[in-house]
Amino acid sequence: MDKPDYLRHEALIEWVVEIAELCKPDRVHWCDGSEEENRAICKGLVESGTFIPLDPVKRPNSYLCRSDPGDVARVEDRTFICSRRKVEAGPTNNWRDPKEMKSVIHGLFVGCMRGRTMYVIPFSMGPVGSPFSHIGVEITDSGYVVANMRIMTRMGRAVLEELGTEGEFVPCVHSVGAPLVPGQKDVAWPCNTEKKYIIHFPEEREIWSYGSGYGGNALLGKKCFALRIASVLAREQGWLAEHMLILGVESPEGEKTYVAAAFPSACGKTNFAMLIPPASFKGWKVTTVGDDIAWLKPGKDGQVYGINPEAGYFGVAPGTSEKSNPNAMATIRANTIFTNVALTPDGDVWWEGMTKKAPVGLIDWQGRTWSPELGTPAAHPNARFTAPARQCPSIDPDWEKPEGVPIKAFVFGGRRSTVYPLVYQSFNWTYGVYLAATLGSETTAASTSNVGQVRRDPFAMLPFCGYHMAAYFNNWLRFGRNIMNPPRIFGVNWFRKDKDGNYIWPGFGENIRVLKWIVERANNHAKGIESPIGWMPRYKDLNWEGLEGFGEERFAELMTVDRDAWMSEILSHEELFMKLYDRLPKELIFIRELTISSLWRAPEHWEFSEVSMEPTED
Ligand code: TSX
Ligand code: MN
Repeated sequence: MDKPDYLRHEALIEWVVEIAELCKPDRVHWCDGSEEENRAICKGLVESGTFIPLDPVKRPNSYLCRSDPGDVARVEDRTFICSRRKVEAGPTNNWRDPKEMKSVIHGLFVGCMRGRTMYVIPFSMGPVGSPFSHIGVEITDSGYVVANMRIMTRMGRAVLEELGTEGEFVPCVHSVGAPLVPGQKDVAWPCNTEKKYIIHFPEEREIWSYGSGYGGNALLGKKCFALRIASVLAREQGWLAEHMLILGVESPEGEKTYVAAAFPSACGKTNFAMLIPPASFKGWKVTTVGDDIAWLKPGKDGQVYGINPEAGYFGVAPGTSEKSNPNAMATIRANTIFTNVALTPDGDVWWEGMTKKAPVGLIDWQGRTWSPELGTPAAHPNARFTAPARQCPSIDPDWEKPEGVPIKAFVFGGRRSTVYPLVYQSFNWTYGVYLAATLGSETTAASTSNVGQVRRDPFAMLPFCGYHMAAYFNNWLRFGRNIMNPPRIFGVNWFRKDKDGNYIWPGFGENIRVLKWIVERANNHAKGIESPIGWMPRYKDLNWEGLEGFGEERFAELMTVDRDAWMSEILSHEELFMKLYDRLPKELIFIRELTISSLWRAPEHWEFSEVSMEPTED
């Protein structure tokens, strides 16, 4: 085995030899992350038909990739948490006995890389050398995975050097599960159509993935490591691994406030992370630290600090446009991998929602000529772009700061056409944990099942928590007790509808009006009123400059807290609590009771009293 001369980690070498003996690849390649290596891997992917180079002027150094039509998304029903005890995984995860799963793995991986190259990818989640960072090594037989990991993580030589002779790493093994017999011609997207397994061993901190080449199934640093395994580490070590974006809000006075926010899928999380305030909202600026994952720790000063462990965006393409997210459009101008989007005749990409009208002569995500009359989407609804974070025009200057950025507020939001107001602030940390634990979102067309039904997605972490969800709530409660000045917690809802079914709130860039109130509350200098569910802004507490035609009446409709609607909402929280009963923190039961008690206050008495916090010295 050819290995780099700067590799001095005996245990790593031993493990790679062991996996090579198991998987029997034709060759082993240690990734150094260099420009030349990337060029060679992309060239190979073009030759094998996996990558289609895009127009070098319209999309420099960018590629289109079409997956197998049966390998287009994460496979949650094939995702397993293999803790020794079933109760540790909890009722919301698929659990398998680790001993049984090890024998399944052995059966799957013997000879699974025959005819292929086995790549060894050393990667760091978080800036190399940061006290927040953790190192992983992914072994894969997919060049597509190598090219994506180089964008999504810090990858290659610097990571091996950081590992030294006995640094800790999380072993991650991935195979597309499609060995080649001598002379067999490869396909553009090899995968295993019968068997797919995404397997986590939280106690041993190991990840094994078989049969899929797509996204979170294959780029193991992201959901598998930075969320499922890291959430287990975080619980043991007293920190938080969260499915959150981090953004910075800069006021006209230059005050910078960082906010971490969690949203279930299809709520426009990346759009929010890259928000551009309308020109009328003078002097306000939003900067982007991350769009998907946040690792949060208490600092020595008792404040919360956070990093984005990723180095790129693996974003949903459909719906991304110059209107919805100009920063994302600029980010993906070059050096981007597009998966399952449509191809234009002039070598560019297109997807539903990019422009009002589709260009003529498209080739769809399955390589077929396409026209609107077909009635099928040209891009797959889960089509993605993989782009370097540093290319984002709104990237925060401190996004790679090893000590992280100070987090002052947490925001949780779902897609709720009724019940939930535009914004409200929890009375305290425990109320905030309740708000986040009961987070729910209405299903959209993209998520197939009964459109419009509320699906509970606590902390937007349901598919990503590596242990018992109720124990995870408890980790949040404990975290709050161990910080001096806990960040304020807010709920938001951009998606409330009126009686005619129209969205009440314009959303997108106008969300800065809500963000302004949030950061001013977090910094103790904005006013509001006390409602039964938390503190809320009145019309006069928000800045309306430049937003024509949004009057007090419309605002009242948006902010209504309806007693009966809230009573049934709280009833529906019971279903989740019942499921998590065996480890549910008592605090959540008490908050539920207290909220009911507040809602019982006669609505005619909901002439809310003003609450304000005195500006602090600093
Ligand atoms: O991303 C969204 N955000 C957050 C932006 C910072 N979306 C898109 C969600 C799909 C992924 C939104 N959609 C938002 C929002 O705030 N709000 C809405 C609902 C909405 C849609 C269209 C309009 C208004 C609201 N108006 C017109 O199209 C003219
Ligand atoms: Mn995500």
